[in-house]
Amino acid sequence: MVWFNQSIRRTFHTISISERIQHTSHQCGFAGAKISMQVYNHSGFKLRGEPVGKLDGRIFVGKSQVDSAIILSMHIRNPQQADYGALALQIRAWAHELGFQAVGICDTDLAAAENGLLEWLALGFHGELDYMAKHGLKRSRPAELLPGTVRVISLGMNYAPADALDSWQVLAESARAFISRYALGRDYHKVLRNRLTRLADKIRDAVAGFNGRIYSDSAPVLEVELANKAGLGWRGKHTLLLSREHGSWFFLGEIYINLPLPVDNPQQEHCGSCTRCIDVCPTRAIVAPYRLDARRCISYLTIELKGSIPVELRPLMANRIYGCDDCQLVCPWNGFAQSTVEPDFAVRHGLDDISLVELFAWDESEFRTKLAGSAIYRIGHEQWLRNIAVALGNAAKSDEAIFALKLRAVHESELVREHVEWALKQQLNK
Ligand code: B12
Ligand code: SF4
Ligand code: SF4
Repeated sequence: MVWFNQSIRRTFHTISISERIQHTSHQCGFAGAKISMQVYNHSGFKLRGEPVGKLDGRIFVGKSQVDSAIILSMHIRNPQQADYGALALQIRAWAHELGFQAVGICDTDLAAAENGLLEWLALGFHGELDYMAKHGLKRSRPAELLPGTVRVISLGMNYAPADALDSWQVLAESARAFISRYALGRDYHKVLRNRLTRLADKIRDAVAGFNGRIYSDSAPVLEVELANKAGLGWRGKHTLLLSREHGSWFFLGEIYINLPLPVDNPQQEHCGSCTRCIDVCPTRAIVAPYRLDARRCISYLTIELKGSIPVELRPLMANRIYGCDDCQLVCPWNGFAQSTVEPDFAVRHGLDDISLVELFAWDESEFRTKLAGSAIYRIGHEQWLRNIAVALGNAAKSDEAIFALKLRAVHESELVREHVEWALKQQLNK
């Protein structure tokens, strides 16, 4: 950002400013600079006429009366001559402007993680997550997914909503619905993809010959492993990535790129002898440090599993109807986590403080209207009712719960009826 506080008219002499800025950008290894202007209303000055004109790839500032100007982007024409160190710094700055709290760069060598992935699949820990086994080794070999990839930019965005009711309080009241913190607001896939696209566009504008693609939970990508390598944090024993600054309440996204940017160093791990996440897991899904049997994880049972929830696991789910946060809630490093500043991740429709009975009464059209744009929408009304039925079965005995369950006992879906029947038995036997 360059401030021009004096001699406004002279400063904005078309030729002189363009030449000076182009000269400086050449000296810094860039092939050119685009200039754009922003008028500060409080200055009292008005922009006269059209300020920019294009010539030979450069953008000229016209003669105008303003008291400040901001260089919005530098244009690198030839990546061979580019200063990759400067570009990496610029990418970091753009990422922060776009709302990412963490950013790092790593190479594409994930050989060390490949055995872990294969072993995980061989043990069948992925359950019905067929997509985890589908893409061969593309997941651990970025250049096989996007040919030409030599680096990955890994990005993290905090999601813990500041205004949500305390999770332990919700979990302690069996008639209330617990929805994982990440799903209380707008679907993160939409938010992250939008920001990642904007970041990739900025790099594309700046570097001729750039090729890249964005990902966030959308493709065969080992996101945690890449973020680990790129120095965004370390892998906790619950298998998620966490850092001292942000805890683990953040989503991950990546841009695969063909530019040999300098890489960041991985962080040291700080789990030490702690095993809180393993000990707290209601379903014993973390079978050993860094090993998660997805088939037992409540996140899998409530979101990914399409059919019947194994009967032996149902009582352990308590009132968790969408996802689970226990292994993160107990982590000491989450005491340092910052809440999100994204309005998109703010709680919608009071989902942090709502009763099971109220949610169970939503018909399909209400489900669709209220949860449009939410990650929950993806599971559909039938799975939603299945999950709430289990939670109602686990809730303290109440006439309200029994009445609500009886109303759904004739639901058209066999899956819903089966879970309602189980829940009614639980309620009546208390
Ligand atoms: C499949 C999946 C799930 C599955 C399985 C989770 C899992 N841990 O594998 C289920 C449905 C259970 C799930 C749940 C959740 N998920 Co999820 N999930 C994914 C997904 C799509 C793939 C993860 C994956 O590759 N698993 C495969 C196995 C092989 O990987 P792994 O456990 O990491 O195993 C590695 C190591 O453990 C190691 N290893 C294996 N054995 C051993 C042994 C030793 C001794 C050592 C040192 C290492 C080691 O080798 C493996 C390869 O590197 C990613 C997005 C993506 N594309 O990466 C999101 C992702 C991991 N999920 C995410 C989230 C937020 C969640 C939930 C918190 C959601 C919720 N609140 O309900 C829970 C958390 C549960 C948990 N404790 O992991 C975020 C995590 C962000 C972060 N900060 O890390 C991701 C990155 C999505 C995103 N884009 O933000 N998820
Ligand atoms: S999300 Fe819940 S069920 Fe899954 S591993 Fe963590 S504590 Fe266990
Ligand atoms: S709870 Fe303990 S072991 Fe688990 S991730 Fe946090 S620090 Fe590591």
